[in-house]
Amino acid sequence: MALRAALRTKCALSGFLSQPSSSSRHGRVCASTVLAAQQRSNSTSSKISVDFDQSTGVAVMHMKSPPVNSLSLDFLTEFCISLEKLEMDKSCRGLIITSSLPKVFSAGLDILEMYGKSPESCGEFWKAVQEMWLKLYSSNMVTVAAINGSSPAGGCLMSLTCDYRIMVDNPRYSIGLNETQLGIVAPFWFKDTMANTVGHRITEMALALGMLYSPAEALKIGLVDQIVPEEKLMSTAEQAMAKWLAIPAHARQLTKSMMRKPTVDRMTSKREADVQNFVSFITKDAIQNSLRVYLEMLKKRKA
Ligand code: CO8
Repeated sequence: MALRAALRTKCALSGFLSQPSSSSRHGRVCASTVLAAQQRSNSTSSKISVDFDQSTGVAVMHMKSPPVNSLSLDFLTEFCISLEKLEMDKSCRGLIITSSLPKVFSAGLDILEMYGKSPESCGEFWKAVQEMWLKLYSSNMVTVAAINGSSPAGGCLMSLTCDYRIMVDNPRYSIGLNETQLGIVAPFWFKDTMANTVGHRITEMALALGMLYSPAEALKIGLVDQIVPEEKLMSTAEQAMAKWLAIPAHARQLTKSMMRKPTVDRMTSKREADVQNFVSFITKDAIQNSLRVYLEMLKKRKA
């Protein structure tokens, strides 16, 4: 409820995707300039910016929340607002998600939202995580993750909810559901999303060991669909998008729904219980201790 209220308030405040800028305000401009301007629009919030090209029907969402695009409650709220707006705009048929930060796509859930917080805060946070997944996993748009940096845990989940994943081929980057390394357990819908992508056995091993894969390894197990040099990432994402958009939309959307609905239904039917499970799990002393140790390890590694 709180997330929905926040979404409503933010929508009203931001006006969302701003209207196409009117070049004519600046004096005489040629018709093609006006047309080009009318065909593009962009919206910016503090953590997300969206460029929408109406001529192609494709929006590019840039995550820009330094230092690591961690999925905080604020981030998730802005993310969901942007998604909802694009989803409602019938001229938007495809979405490419990428990062504006060097080296990191998303560090996953913001650990500070789960550490030392009240059960109420943890509950609100978890609802926002559920909302992000639901919106993305069941989106009618074609969604492509252009993964230009590391993408652990919740960052991997976000990528997995997309229709297609392209990752920059840099062995320094990694992707995977590494929750067990933090002493926490990926919930059933994280597991289902991964198993739907790479199969049961690979998911079982990956989750149990908290595996983080290099781009080449991720390609090998099907966790990503393509790896490319950094400079080719966006052009490859656009090519993949064009291929998906060439399929009649109703047929593609019904197929997506057929493939994903059982997973979505399973999650929605257990949504409230999943929040309760998360809150009671994450607020346990032993789990809080694991998160503290992990946060210290992150800091030490930096030093
Ligand atoms: N949340 C909060 N802060 C983070 C996170 C995070 N996920 N990741 C990094 N940070 C912080 C670091 O502590 C550091 O803070 P400071 O500047 O204050 O010291 C800052 O961000 C920069 O981090 P790095 O110096 O490590 O940045 P690098 O560019 O060197 O590395 C990485 C980027 C690879 C992303 C690295 O930061 C990393 O590995 N981060 C941890 C990622 C991770 O393990 N995420 C798991 C989150 S849990 C999750 O998503 C699913 C939980 C499911 C819950 C289920 C429970 C039932």
